[in-house]
Amino acid sequence: MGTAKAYSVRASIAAACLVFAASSQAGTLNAHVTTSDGTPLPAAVVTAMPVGQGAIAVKAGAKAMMVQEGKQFMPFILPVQLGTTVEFPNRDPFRHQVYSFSPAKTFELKLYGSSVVGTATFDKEGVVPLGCNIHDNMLAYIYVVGTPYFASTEPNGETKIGQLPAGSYTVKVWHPNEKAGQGDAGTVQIGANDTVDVTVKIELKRNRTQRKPGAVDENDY
Ligand SMILES: [Cu+2]
Repeated sequence: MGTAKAYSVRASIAAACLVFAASSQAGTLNAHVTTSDGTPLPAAVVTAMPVGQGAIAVKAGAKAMMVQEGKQFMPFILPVQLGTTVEFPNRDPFRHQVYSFSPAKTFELKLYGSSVVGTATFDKEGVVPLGCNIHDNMLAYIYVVGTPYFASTEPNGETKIGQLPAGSYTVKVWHPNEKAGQGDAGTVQIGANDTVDVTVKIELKRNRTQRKPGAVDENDY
């Protein structure tokens, strides 16, 4: 199915060596994500969902940030937990108008300059591609997840989710350029003080990214 799995549990060794670690009864998931040819895949979002639980929203007031600077969104991929309010500060000396047509969140901020910070709250799980009405080259993704346990891969394709209460978790990986049906890493058991390694291969269907300013003719407002 294009997805490889490799789990290994180093718990017994860790438990034998770390007598004082008993105070932190939490496990760690180490994820390693590559493309189908083995190339490390950065900025992929790894989520661990406790089995048997519904979506977990964040406590009210949680915030994240998607910056516009130099006619670019930063970061390109922003994972947030369900219920998070994202601020969209404009650090350019001209205006932006951020929007999305996605089912997970259809919205459009008013045309705004640097003195105003637009905000939007994300209360539905899913992928929210962002654009700007003024600058067609601008592109970013907000990925809304129903779990507090998530992390993005580093340039080496690796990331770590710590502080996992003992239990079983459905592990998934998401990247905007993946082919449909990718990213299911199955269910892993994580005991207190376990470290579990998961390796996931993702087949990409395209290499779409944010284009540089000037890639498209436009006027500033
Ligand atoms: Cu813009």
